Amino acid sequence: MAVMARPRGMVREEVVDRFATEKSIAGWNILVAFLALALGGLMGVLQVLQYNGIDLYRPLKAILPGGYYQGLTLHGVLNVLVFTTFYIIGFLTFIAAKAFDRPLASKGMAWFTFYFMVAGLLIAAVPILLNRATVMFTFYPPLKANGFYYLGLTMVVVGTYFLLVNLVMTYRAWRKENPAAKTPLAAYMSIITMTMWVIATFGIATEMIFLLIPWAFGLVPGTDVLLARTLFWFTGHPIVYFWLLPAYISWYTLVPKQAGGKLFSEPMARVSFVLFLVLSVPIGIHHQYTDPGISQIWKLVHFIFTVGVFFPSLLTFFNVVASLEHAGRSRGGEGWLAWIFALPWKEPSFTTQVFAMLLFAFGGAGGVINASYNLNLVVHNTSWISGHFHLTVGSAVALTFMGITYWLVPYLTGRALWSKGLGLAQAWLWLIGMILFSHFMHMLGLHGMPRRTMIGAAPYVLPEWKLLLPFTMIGGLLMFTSALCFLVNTLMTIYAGRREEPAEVPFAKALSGPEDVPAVLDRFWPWVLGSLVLVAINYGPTLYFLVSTGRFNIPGLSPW
Ligand code: HAS
Ligand code: CU
Repeated sequence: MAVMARPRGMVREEVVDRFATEKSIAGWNILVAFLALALGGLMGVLQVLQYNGIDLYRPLKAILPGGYYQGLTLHGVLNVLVFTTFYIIGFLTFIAAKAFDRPLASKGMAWFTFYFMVAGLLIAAVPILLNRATVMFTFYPPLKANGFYYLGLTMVVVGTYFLLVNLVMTYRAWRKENPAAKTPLAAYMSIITMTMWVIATFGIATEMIFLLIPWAFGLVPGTDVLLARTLFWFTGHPIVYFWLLPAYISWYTLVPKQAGGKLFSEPMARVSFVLFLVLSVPIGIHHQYTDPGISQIWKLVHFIFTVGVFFPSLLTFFNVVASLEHAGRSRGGEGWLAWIFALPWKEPSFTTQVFAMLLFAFGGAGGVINASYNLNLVVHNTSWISGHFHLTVGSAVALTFMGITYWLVPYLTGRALWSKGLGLAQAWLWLIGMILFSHFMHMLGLHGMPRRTMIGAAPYVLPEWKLLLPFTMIGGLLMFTSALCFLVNTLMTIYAGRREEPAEVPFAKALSGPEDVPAVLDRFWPWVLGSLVLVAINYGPTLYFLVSTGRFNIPGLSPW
């Protein structure tokens, strides 16, 4: 009987939907992500208005007693920590399962990942909203938050570990049935991304558990500022590739198909990803060029390796543009550049993601300027850096995630996108808004305008800042309008979209595909080992020095 019952149950599940869990998890994560983005984005508007002398923090005093700095904390935490992390966990859960063509090994663990992260988010949200954690998303001591802020954020991070465990279990089960096949590209990339991320989080986990949490709960009297900052950037740099790589997964494995063509080279795509695994973590000190107490030698070494991690993005540049060119020509496009016009510019999912790529080309170029030791001295702590990361995380990543949503939400709900026109308007508004915003933030930075400063209230505003600031406001408002269009379109799709059979997930084939992939580019351990060795070399001496000379006696400050 039991034997009979089992296949019947399986058949029923097959008919219902093998991927029902993954789809719900993706849906819920995306919902949390965009709620965060909505509130976080609103805080961005308050900032840019304040810069231009329109101070809405005063009338909002009852809700935001910490004013600009509480708003900035919400902006950073919600946009770059909450939005990204939840979206990524949802997207990778779904896309890896689809790529393996099997549900994740443990449904229970998949749900546990989500619940644990949400619990962490709620725990961290309370002190932020009560103005007890106005320390911004980098939470550098001596700024001190309520202990539950650190505890909650740690839980969000720890929650993500379970996705890696689940992916590895799924991979093993898949491998048993497919001993000779190459791991499907999107699944391989998802595991590489999560592995890199888990190694990357050693820094922040150590900072939280040994320094900040005991300090915030009063178990130890003080902390060491430089060690805390170094541990933060140990994670704080590679976190940017944790945000970026899921966007790259879309650009490599989905966008070529959406464009009407094929991925140019799968082996090259894999080289890019394994290089990210090896090179992302050992380079955080390029955020600390101006910190005293870290040897120039290690600053130089981290600079050299940062230039190294530029390379897998250049490979991506080449591979993605070659794929687009192939698509353009397959659609009848011709000429040196005229093929560009043959691409499906009327499809919001495609257009949004290509705009993300375009903006990223400029953000990437700015990145190498930040990384150069002596140029960094000019731009560090100025609004140039805000310009840089709005092109990277705010465009390459956020805009790509919106682009993915344009096909994923219809796929999950079985309803057509509510309005293609609104989707396209959204993409163009973001492109134009971001060009204005980021260009003028970069320029203001070159004119010495500091970042994270309440410029609207500063007594030292230079005439040239006054000239440039209004453009950041126009850009910011255009981006906000774009985000509103996106939210309306997504909600209307869910509630009022025309019912339709979901299309297939648009996985692209490759011109040079799995058959050309050498065995080593389908392995994990050599690259994990490479990463760990480089981390030990690039961080070992500095961390040893900082721990052994640390003076854990700095008391906390909560100025706002
Ligand atoms: Fe960065 C600071 C260096 C990439 C995010 N970065 C930040 C901060 C954030 C951030 C949030 O070295 C501020 C943190 C804070 O609060 O203090 N960054 C780099 C370098 C890269 C880089 C070298 N950053 C990113 C990415 C981010 C991100 C990605 C988020 C997702 N960054 C720095 C440095 C600092 C820094 C210093 C510290 C500055 C300071 O002083 O504080 C590189 O990885 C970039 C490589 C990218 C490229 C572009 C490739 C282009 C592609 C698209 C091609 C397709 C096209 C489409 C153009 C080389 C792949 C064509 C279309 C057709 C139709 C044909
Ligand atoms: Cu960095």
